[in-house]
Amino acid sequence: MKLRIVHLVAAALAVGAFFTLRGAPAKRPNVLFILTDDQRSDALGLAGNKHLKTPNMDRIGREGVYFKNAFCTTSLCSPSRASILSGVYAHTHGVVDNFTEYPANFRSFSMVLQGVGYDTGYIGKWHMGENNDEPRPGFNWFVTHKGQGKYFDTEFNFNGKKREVVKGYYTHAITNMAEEFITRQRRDQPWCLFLGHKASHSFYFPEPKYEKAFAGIRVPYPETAFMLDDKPAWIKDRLYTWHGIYGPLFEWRKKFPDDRPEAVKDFEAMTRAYWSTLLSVDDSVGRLYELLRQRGELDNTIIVFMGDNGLLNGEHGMVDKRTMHEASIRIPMLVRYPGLTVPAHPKVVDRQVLTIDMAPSLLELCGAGSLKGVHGRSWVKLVQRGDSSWRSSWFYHYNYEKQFPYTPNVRGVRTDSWKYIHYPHGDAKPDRHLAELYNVEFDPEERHNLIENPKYAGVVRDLQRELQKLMEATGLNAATEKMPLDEGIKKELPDAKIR
Ligand SMILES: [Ca+2]
Repeated sequence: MKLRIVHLVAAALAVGAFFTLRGAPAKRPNVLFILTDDQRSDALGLAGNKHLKTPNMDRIGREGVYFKNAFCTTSLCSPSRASILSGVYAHTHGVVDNFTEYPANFRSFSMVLQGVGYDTGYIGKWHMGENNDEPRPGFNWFVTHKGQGKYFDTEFNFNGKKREVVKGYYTHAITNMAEEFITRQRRDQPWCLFLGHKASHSFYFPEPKYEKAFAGIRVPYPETAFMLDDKPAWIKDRLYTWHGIYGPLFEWRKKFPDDRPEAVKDFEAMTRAYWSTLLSVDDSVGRLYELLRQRGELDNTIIVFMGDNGLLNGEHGMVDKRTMHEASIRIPMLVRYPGLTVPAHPKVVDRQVLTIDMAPSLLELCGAGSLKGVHGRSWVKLVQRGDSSWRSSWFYHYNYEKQFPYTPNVRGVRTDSWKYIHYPHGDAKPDRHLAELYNVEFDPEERHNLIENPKYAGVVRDLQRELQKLMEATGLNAATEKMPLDEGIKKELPDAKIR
């Protein structure tokens, strides 16, 4: 008898059905996973942005969950994407830079969903492996392109069968494809669609109707750009590079470096264009929401809206990401699913959640088993009932990239109140760069580096111990950890092909 039940359950799993608590078969929820690229956590109306309005993104949070303190564990596109899919840190999945493939046999939440009968699709920017646009495991439908793609007229590879330039603006092109994918779905089979936006990644090209959306809005350099006295020297060295505010600003500044106050106009133009690209994404979110509503699938679909990493927009004199400063590691993250929270009672979650929590959380919501050895945790209980055992600290890591020599090796820990960052040289000898210590609770803009204040020596020691403990829990210690040698902050521009 027992065996028969097992068989029945297995059969049900195979067709994608699962059972409610009362034992009645129920269809698993669909998953619409919308991932933006380099969207700041405050490039969102819901986060209180004064200029950028994003009503469709906001609605996901206003009818669901707004994770106010969501972070990436490595602030770089490919490593972060791989962590979202797999639930593990970069050293474990191995995608430690923007040039490495997601390992072909490495499990992802999509593979698990595919295994229990989901129709899985990936549309848009994949960007793990610079020159490969072929289908990847875990997806029945796979449409992507090489590298970064272009805002206009990108050549897509459709399931490895044909390559075709899709005319028009990237955001709308992939939204059309997403609509086709959802529209052709059968009613009795759950689906999971991962939509990878190009926006709002550099270089920023808005669609024509939004080109002037923010005309006339002043965007000064943030105050922290001028508070570098207590910062490590490498941050000052970065000011005039590809990743500094006096550099070329992703080609918005033609003559560089330029540290004259009036050159802020280039920074303004860049920021306006960046915001503008997100207006099109907001339209896309609105279209897909409406399609789900029309199909009667809105409340049986988990809608995730998140960014892969943060972005510095002048903080500490920096652009780009990679560092462990707040603007770089904070990500927007919204989830709408009535099986998680009732739309009439939206929730704001303040606890620190991470990119690596997404895979285990989605699998729990879909009732689809689990991934072995994940570093992240499901936040389902945290959202629904609160979780007193939820993490109060986590670690961050980034490895120096020769191709982008503007950020050292980074290792750091963030608790609910403190952040400690240090910069190992890569030769196991004492650090050459000054470390950083911030009280992120009272100094969220990281204005005051307290590392040299003797009053906090005990805090530093505790954080160093915590960092070591957290890293060891994921298999990292002095013997196992690998990182490149820090070759210093350099002035030259990166290779044009990989910008
Ligand atoms: Ca990114």
